[in-house]
Amino acid sequence: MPAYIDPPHATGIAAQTVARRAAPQDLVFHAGWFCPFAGRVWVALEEKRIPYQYKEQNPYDKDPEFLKLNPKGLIPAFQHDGRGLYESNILLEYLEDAFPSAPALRPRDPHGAALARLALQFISTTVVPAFFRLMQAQGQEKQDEAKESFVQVLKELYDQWFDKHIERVGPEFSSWAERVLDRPSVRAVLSAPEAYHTIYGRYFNDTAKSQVAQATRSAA
Ligand SMILES: N[C@@H](CCC(=O)N[C@@H](CS)C(=O)NCC(=O)O)C(=O)O
Repeated sequence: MPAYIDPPHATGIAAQTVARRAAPQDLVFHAGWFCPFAGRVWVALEEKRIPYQYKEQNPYDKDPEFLKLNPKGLIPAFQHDGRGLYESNILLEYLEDAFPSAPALRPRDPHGAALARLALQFISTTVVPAFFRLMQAQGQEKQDEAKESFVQVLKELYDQWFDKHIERVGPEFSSWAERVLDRPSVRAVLSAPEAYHTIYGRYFNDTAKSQVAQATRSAA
């Protein structure tokens, strides 16, 4: 088994970020280098330049101390001033509310904030499940179906949100995605590409044991 899986640890540029974020802070970020849900919170922490301590958790070998912070045993989770919080979307909202002087990622006006929440809800309930279905689809027919439905979902995301509500996206989704990947906050949390191949290979051959993989499998 590759060294970055057992025990899990970041590689590439993310390993440097983890090393820079090792000192104790009031806000402890319990995360996993490979986790997309942790990733969105990690990017927000870096964008907002909030001091935090990074702690790698193995959510597949649940530490009883970690379960006190998040009884579901899922990463990401925060421990802030000793208190636990979890669920990535909630953590993102918490950062906006608990650190009002940090650069805002959520619009400050109530209507803009509500639209941001609607977009996030669409991503969580529709885009992310379609992405996992595509990763786990087995056989050509199921893969073609899952690909088509993922493309539809991305079109819906683009038409509903990016054209109307999210500025500076530009005419092409892919050029926007490239600009996102080029942001220092995003690069800071990325591990070496081969590490993801190992982890996501388990989704591609549908052997992943995570709660999200099982939920995707049983809904298929
Ligand atoms: N809805 C959760 C999902 C978090 C999640 O599924 N995390 C995965 C790692 S990417 C996990 O901890 N899996 C452990 C398990 O499935 O037992 C969130 O947005 O925070």
